[in-house]
Amino acid sequence: MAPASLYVAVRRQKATPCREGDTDTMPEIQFAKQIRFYFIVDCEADLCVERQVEIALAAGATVVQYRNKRFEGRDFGSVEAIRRLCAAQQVPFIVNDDIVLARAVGADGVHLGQSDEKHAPARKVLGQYAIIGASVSTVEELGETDLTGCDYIGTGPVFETGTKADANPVIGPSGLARITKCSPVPVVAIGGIDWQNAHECFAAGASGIAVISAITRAKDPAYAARELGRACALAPRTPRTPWKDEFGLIAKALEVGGAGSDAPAIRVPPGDDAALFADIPNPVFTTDTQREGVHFRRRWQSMEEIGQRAVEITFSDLAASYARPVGFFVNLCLPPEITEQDVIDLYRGIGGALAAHGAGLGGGNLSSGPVLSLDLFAAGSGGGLFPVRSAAVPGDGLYVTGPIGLARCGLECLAKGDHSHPALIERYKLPRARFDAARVLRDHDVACVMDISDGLYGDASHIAEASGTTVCFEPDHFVIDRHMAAYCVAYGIDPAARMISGGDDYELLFACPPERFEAMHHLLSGAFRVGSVTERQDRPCTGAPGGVASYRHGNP
Ligand code: 3NM
Repeated sequence: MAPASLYVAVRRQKATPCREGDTDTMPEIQFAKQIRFYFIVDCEADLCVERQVEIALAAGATVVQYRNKRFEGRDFGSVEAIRRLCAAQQVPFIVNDDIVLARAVGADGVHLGQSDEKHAPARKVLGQYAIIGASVSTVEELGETDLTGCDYIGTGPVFETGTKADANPVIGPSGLARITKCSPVPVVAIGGIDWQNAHECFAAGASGIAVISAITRAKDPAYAARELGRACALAPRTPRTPWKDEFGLIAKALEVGGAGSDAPAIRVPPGDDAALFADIPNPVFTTDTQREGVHFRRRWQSMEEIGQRAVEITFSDLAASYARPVGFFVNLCLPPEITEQDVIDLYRGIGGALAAHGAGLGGGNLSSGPVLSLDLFAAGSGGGLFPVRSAAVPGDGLYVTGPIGLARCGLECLAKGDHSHPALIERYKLPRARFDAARVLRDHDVACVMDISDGLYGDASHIAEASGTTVCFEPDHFVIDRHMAAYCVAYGIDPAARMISGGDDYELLFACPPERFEAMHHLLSGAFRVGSVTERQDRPCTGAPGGVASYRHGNP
């Protein structure tokens, strides 16, 4: 795996102390937008913290921080409640100072002051997607602070504040401007900011403003929050109601998922205790799990996209088994912040993908749980040949049906907020099960096939282990997709290494004699050779650039 994340690696290069007046600026990144309106709770105010957060979120706050200098165990419930409110709006939730509390509550990140723990251990505890912020109030301090692994800095106090007893001297908009000019990461202005002076912070180059008392101590907090939202050019949000009516919702969800439609293989659609299927010749079954935080993130994908992708990657196993998709089942585990509309949208995505493949929804179930998770089952009808991983023999070539490595680049783009490579993002969000390519392979009696979900290295290892052979990669034969090439140039990545280690592409990987590949190559546009199968050596795979290893889903 790349060190922490590529984004971090790129930032690390830039996070060197700089001179005052240095006008070198960071590339425009989406992350800056996420910290535009940064609300920090006020545990000393009369207004309860949950209500404060509801008000701030309704006004468009883009990030919320829990800050409590007198935290006690009994406050944990309210921290959890705030995390849920934020999760419902997909707004990152940050904990101030306390890495352990951040981890315990499942926060999206932590903000650390100069005297708090360092950023690198925080990232180790909270993971590579954690948002990590640091307080820096002068250019000198900026030069002395190791910002490795740090996503943004909070800088202030820009104006007089009564909220922080031990605040540094006021730096004013000009002090802020000096820091924004040479900060290698986006800057959030803090201290005495309200809706009337917020524009001065943006004019000084801040990516965002952080506020406490301007909302929590305002005469009319909702009004003040709305004005702050407006000063940040953000639209208010409508509250979201969590899902509740299990049976009503299942009925609605099955309907949009296409359960009532006339998929040929389903005789009696779901609605009773079970669905009745017509006879399935050579029945083939497969199952998969998709879990938020491991396989996808709602911050990056719409519910519809998550549903569509779930079908494609489950069906990809059928494609790799030469089976035609027939039925699909999904059990959902829903955290409380998921709304009924979310569930409907998810099923709409499922229904669209099923319709595209001529398959039907056989049933589904809902239950509550801590994280969004989808248990997926698919039924298919196999052809005469059932390809297996163990069928590779020495002398075979190893081939893929299309470009690989793209999905992982797309995943990194999403993690970094880099939207300049839409084709790669699309590839991660919406892989396609390669039934078209599978038909060609089946018609040419290719007996060793699997889909590439774990990445070429991991999946080629499965073939080598199952067949008692060794796979030797041949990077010279790799066809590098042009979108991926552009990405690799931008981020200084070796494309061959990326193609070997990146997963989630759901192309098919197959082994067959080279003459067989030549005979069908014209029917498989985009297919190319990635290696050869040899007698077993001491390792399952050879020829990979040093340090290249298998892929971990959802982790760039
Ligand atoms: N940090 P208000 S100023 C928490 O300068 C905090 O680093 C500051 O509260 C810093 O919006 C501050 O009420 C208090 O002024 C911000």
